[in-house]
Amino acid sequence: MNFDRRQYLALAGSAATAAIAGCSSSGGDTTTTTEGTTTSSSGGSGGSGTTTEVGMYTENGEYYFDPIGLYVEKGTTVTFVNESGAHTSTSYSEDNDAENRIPSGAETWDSGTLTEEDATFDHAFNTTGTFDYFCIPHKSLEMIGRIVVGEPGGPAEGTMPPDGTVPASEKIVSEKSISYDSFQG
Ligand SMILES: [Cu+2]
Repeated sequence: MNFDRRQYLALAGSAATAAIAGCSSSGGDTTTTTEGTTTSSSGGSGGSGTTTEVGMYTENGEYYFDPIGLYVEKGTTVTFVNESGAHTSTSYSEDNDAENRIPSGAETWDSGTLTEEDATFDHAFNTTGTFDYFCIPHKSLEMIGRIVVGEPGGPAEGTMPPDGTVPASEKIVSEKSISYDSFQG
């Protein structure tokens, strides 16, 4: 094997070019797949993500979400269930005439008023961070809640909502679900 140096360099060069080309094209494919997955799971309800519930209550003169603090993995669909009374689940965001307390780029939501018992509203959480939300008719009565997706983050961190208090994100992460009773207790 008596390799001419020029020949060797040419071979090495073309191998390197091929490697870079392969690398960037597979990287591009991965990104495309990820975006497609995110889009389809945010559009549909359920999909491969899990589902969990938050109840909305009018009971004993109190108006509340239960659990008031909830941790979910990214991609989880949360079903808000109207257990009693009439309520909304509404994100703290400018399009809902509220200060922004959800991560930048996250989808906002507003269920509209749920009046029937057992009426539900689904929202898929596809962005990591901290989400504060409220009930439009009862936010002045501190009907508010917090959901942490993956890990705490975003504009909700460091302050409490203008209408009351919710559990600290670190506590939500460690306990996964914080009931209204235990938080009031
Ligand atoms: Cu309410």
